Amino acid sequence: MEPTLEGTVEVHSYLGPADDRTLADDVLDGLTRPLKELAPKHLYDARGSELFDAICELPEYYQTRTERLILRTRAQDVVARTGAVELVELGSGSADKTRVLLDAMDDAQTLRRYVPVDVSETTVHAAAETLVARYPGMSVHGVVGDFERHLGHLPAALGPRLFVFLGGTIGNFPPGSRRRFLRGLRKVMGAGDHLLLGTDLVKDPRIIEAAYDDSAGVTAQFNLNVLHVLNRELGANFDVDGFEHVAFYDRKRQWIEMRLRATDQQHVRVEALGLDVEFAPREELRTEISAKFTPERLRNDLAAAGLELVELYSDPDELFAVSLSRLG
Ligand code: SAH
Ligand code: AVI
Repeated sequence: MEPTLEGTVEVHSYLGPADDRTLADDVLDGLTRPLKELAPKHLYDARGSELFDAICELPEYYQTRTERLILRTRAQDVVARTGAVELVELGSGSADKTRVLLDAMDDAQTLRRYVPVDVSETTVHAAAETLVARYPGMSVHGVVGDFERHLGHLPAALGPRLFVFLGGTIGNFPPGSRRRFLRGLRKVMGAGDHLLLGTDLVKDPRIIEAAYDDSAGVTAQFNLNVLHVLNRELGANFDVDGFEHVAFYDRKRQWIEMRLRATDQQHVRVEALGLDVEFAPREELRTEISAKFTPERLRNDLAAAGLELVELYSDPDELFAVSLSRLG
């Protein structure tokens, strides 16, 4: 007989000293390149996660409310097509929009387990506790880890699974890593599993730039917060006030970049690495790219990973898309 899991919560962390080294390695590598760069996952300490949630509420940040609208309209269809009993969410964050999908699975009486995967430990614990209370028949198996390295630690499937990757987070990978990530994901998916993927769409660059440079300055705080992370975690001495937030859309590459620009000459010491870094006046540090998609770009990426598009859901203004795919 299968064990009864109803109402249980377990959270496993796969982040350890090797991951502290990841931050140190990324910083050593990224700050010594000709174009200085940091991986976007370092934006999400507890404060960064809070600031991201605040971004999702901003009038300029159309992505969250649009994706929620698409999910509300299509959740029943997704559940009927997939028959999923389990929802595995990558980069789950506060798992706010996830409730729309869990509600639909609950209504269809298929819901057995939720598996949030996120590098931010506090958000995995918070989502696990909130959601297990909301769905009494469901168990939660949280994974605190890196979705590029720890997908091998997912629990064995209880039945057909719906993998979800929302918010457009797939756009934060550079193109090569994006395809590698999708191939890795496909390898852990079984024949009866589906992927529900949120992608921001190519549109008027003015709309995109406003979403990443909001009038209340929340995105600027989110971006600058990464310097506090380096000061705290690696004993760096960045003068945070000496940097400004920059966001610009690259039309050729169809992505937006967030950067931090030194307003003046800066000398930074990163104590834990024994590293001294120079910033020339107006020199920039790239902290994130966020790729925007056309249906063609999406279909090609999925196909390259061996995934077949089943449905492409969008909103009336075609701002955002949520695609459903399965093994090709
Ligand atoms: N899915 C939510 C949150 C998106 S924000 C939404 O749609 O609103 C991106 C989330 O991905 C954050 O919670 C961040 O902590 C997580 N994340 C970023 N890089 C990650 C990585 N390499 N591995 C695991 N989680 C990561
Ligand atoms: C998480 N990710 C999809 C967000 C994005 O839009 O690329 C992160 C973000 N960066 C600035 N604002 C929001």
